[in-house]
Amino acid sequence: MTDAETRSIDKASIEMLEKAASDGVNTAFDRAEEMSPCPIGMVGSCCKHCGMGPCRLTLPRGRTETPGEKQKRRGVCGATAETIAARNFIRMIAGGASAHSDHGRGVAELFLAVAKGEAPGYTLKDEQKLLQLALEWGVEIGTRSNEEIAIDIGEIALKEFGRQGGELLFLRRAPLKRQELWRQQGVAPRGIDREVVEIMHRTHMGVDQDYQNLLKQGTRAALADGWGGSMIATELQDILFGTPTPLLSQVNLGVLKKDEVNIIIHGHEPLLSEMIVAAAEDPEMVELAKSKGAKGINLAGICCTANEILMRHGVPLAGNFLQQELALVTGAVDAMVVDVQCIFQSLPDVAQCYHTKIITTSPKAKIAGAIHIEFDEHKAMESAKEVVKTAIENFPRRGSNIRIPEERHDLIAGFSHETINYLLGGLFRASYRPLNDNIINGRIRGVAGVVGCNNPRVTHDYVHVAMIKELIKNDVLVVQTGCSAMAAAKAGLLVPEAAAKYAGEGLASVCETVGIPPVLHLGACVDNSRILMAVTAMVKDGGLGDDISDLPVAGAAPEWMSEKAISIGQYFVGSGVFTVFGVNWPTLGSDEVTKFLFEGSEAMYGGMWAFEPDPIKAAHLMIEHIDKKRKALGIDKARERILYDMEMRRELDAV
Ligand code: XCC
Ligand code: SF4
Repeated sequence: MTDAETRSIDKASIEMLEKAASDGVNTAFDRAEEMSPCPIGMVGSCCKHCGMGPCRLTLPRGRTETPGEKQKRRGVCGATAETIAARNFIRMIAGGASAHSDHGRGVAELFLAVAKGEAPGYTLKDEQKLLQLALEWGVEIGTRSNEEIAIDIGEIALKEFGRQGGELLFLRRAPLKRQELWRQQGVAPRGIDREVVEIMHRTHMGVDQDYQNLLKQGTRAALADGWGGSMIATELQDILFGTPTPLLSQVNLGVLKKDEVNIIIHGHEPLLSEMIVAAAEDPEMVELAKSKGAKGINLAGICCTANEILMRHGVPLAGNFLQQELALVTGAVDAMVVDVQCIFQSLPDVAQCYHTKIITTSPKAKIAGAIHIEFDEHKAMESAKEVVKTAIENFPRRGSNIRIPEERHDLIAGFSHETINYLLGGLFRASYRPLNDNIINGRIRGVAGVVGCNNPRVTHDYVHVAMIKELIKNDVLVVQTGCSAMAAAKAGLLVPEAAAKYAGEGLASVCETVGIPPVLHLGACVDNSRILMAVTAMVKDGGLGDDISDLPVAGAAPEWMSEKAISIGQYFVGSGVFTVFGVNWPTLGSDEVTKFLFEGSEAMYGGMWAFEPDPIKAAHLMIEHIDKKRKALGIDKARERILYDMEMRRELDAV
């Protein structure tokens, strides 16, 4: 095994890691090896919230501490390991919820500008969803134009961020029992900004020093992300750019083209990239590319911006998070356009070894050494064309040190919560009934959401792929978002043929009947809100209990790294879902906090965390939980019957 082979299971990435080494390019993989994680920070035992510290609350090496030692193990202010671990944990939630929610706010602002006719080039694409949301939020429809309705919706959406009292509107979408539980527990969020600010206040030196109370506020802010900021982002993006429907595309670095201008879009917000898609098709731009000796313009994406334009336009995926530097190493990327989140500061350095231009576009995210072309939503097409032109003009500067890996796989994406409805239920009786029925009759054992990042502390893509294969082999339907979906796509799991190849007999039979892959790609990380809607729809369709926590479902982020992943995990736990994370666990510095998150949460929310870095073991924790829920619902016997039937069928076939 070469070094590169222990770093990734993805052939294209291995090839580019080898090229990077020979080109003298330093990557995140190298940096992770050169710098081991800080053992104190990793377990949440370092506090630097004031100038009396930083305080490091380390445990005695190789033995458990005595009660006396525990009593003395405190920060200068007296903060205990419990307080410090809980404070660090919920500050991660604050960071993650802020990222998703500020994204949602950006979408709401653009939405309002489009409704007011102040953002030429954008239109409101999904009228049906607009009207549905109007009904839901009590906005008058009557004879008003879509734009008039949208102005009201945009204003209501924006107010959700600063709401001072009451509850977020989208909470009403949750099963009634769940809403009641949130109110009882005191975690029904008010405004999104307010919950984040309250985390920052409570975690300031000398404020909230009861870890359970701190974690409660963490749940509240996380719920404000999932059922607030992220859901607003997804809903308004769907109205603006269209609700995704299943489509075919391709994934991995092999989608880059030798003879075309390659533009990679990287980051999270689809606002500008939607326009870049249009600009790249503009005949004037295509002509310009040809005048520079290119055959055309080739767009591809990385991270969640990629997922957004994949879902709505079929733009191919160049790769996931850990491939951002490797894409540049091909030497064939003429420009990489970034917006916000998950962007390595090393990109301009890597780009220097080739000819690539790194273009930042958000006033919130500039990088030294990159070109900044600010995206102005009032002149979006102009901004987009300037970006595309910069890439085209850079094409003739390509050097000769070019190698594009051959790796390229088909995938089907575009499974919104609505399309799952249509696909399974049919256009005229759209419902989750068939999904629920197949769960009840045992062909599908349960549903697992496998989402989240890559992390160079583990073998790239391996943990995702191994977990997902184990789940589908055991008849668990997998729904996905983020970089995890790309890992599965690269492994060939996002095509219908994967059902016969990898899925258990029950799941495979359903997939074959409906014509879907055993692993469904639901979009970007803000689209985890689609999973919340899907599980809610399952509850409402009946037969599987009356709350999300009754469902045979589970969640995982096996290669997580982002604060956003922690926020997502916490809103799933707070919504009643068993959620398991890999890599490392950020509260291990306090047994009490960890135990509370892993066990205590179940009593409060019916959902709880688990930590298991081994993908097969983690998959089995999820399956055990699913089976526990099946048993509680009294549908465990059905599955035994189904398996028995299949066994008999196999025996008959053999005769
Ligand atoms: Fe970032 Fe969203 Fe994580 Fe991927 S999965 S590394 S957050 S791009 Ni969201
Ligand atoms: Fe240390 Fe307390 Fe200050 Fe944190 S808040 S750095 S634990 S003194």
